[in-house]
Amino acid sequence: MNRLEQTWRWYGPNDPVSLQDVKQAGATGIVSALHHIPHGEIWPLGDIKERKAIIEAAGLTWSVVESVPVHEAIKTKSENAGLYIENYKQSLRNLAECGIHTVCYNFMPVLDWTRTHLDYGMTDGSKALYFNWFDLAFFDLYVLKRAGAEQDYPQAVLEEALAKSHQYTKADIDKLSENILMGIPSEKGITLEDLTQSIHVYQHIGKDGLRDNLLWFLSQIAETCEQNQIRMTIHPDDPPYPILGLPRIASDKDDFEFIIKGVDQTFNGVCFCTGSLGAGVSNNVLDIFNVVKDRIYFAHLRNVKKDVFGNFYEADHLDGDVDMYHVMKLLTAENQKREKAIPFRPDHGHQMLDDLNKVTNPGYSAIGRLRGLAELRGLELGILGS
Ligand code: DNO
Repeated sequence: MNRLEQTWRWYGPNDPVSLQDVKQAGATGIVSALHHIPHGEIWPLGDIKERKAIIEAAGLTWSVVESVPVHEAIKTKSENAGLYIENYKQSLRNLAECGIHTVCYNFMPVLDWTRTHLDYGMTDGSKALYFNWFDLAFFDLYVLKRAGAEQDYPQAVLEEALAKSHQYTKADIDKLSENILMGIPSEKGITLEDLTQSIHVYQHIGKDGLRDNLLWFLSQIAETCEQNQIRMTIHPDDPPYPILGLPRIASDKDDFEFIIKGVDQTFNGVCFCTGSLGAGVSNNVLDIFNVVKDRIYFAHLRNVKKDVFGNFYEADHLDGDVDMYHVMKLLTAENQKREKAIPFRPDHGHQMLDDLNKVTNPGYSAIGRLRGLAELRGLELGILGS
């Protein structure tokens, strides 16, 4: 039986988790990106080779790039979008020249993944990432002060946000804003002013406009991808809802059908992220899997636990609302049909044990992910039986 490829996200030489740690966790593939290259610039061949050499010297393989970021000019299809498309294509060619063919990206406006809390206490003393609508609404209404924001929330959420506006200290507000505006570690976050400006731009684009821009982006890079055997994998929106008035286009089954059919070519694939999709109250993760399965070239396996309001924390990998057993059953079955093993990584993990005393990248401490990977690998073996 073919096994999935076990991979691990590594932020590069500054990551507090070393490549040796990754080896000890049992992963063989690395998921990495050149975070020092500003969004939109060409990834130089030399830098890619250097990163690859470091990974290979540790006895590991650079399996997936996560991510080659799509510049805002492309997402908004603004004046200089053509230049950024050319840069993107060159980065893809350079990666292919180094033998790297699987690329993850997202098409979320301005903000990548969004959480309100990065150290939400679990009953066992570990810490998890958390998304709370009351806090998001509080930020939207009382910090960002977005015009018309109150129309986007149900009454119960507005009341909770109001209550928070009486309780929160300046320190609470600063922390919350920092969490919401935070980007990828080692890439820069954005300011409130940037965010407000972008919200105006995206208001005019709307969901249909953003969908068109994605299909335009994909059709522009299609030939380069096919010629260089590049497989693009779009990451679902996280969380899978419009937030702060920004449109979302990779949140549910309908979105993924639209994306796959919109540019119906092999290179146009999906990063199947069970945590992002699982946070959607109307999403059936197994159903979505069946719609996109032929195009899954990468998987993020993670779990979430939601409450009645749709607030969610990241649960242990085999716990929570995502039926990980059945996801793994589908994924391993799909993997049997492939010539090349599907890479998956244990996405996020609790900050736990010794890591509680260390400075770690939120969601990306070592031990919680090591636990996740161990559980997922055991689950796969149990399902395959050999
Ligand atoms: C969060 C990650 C995302 C992901 C990007 C892909 O932990 O899953 O930041 O890397 O959205 O472009």
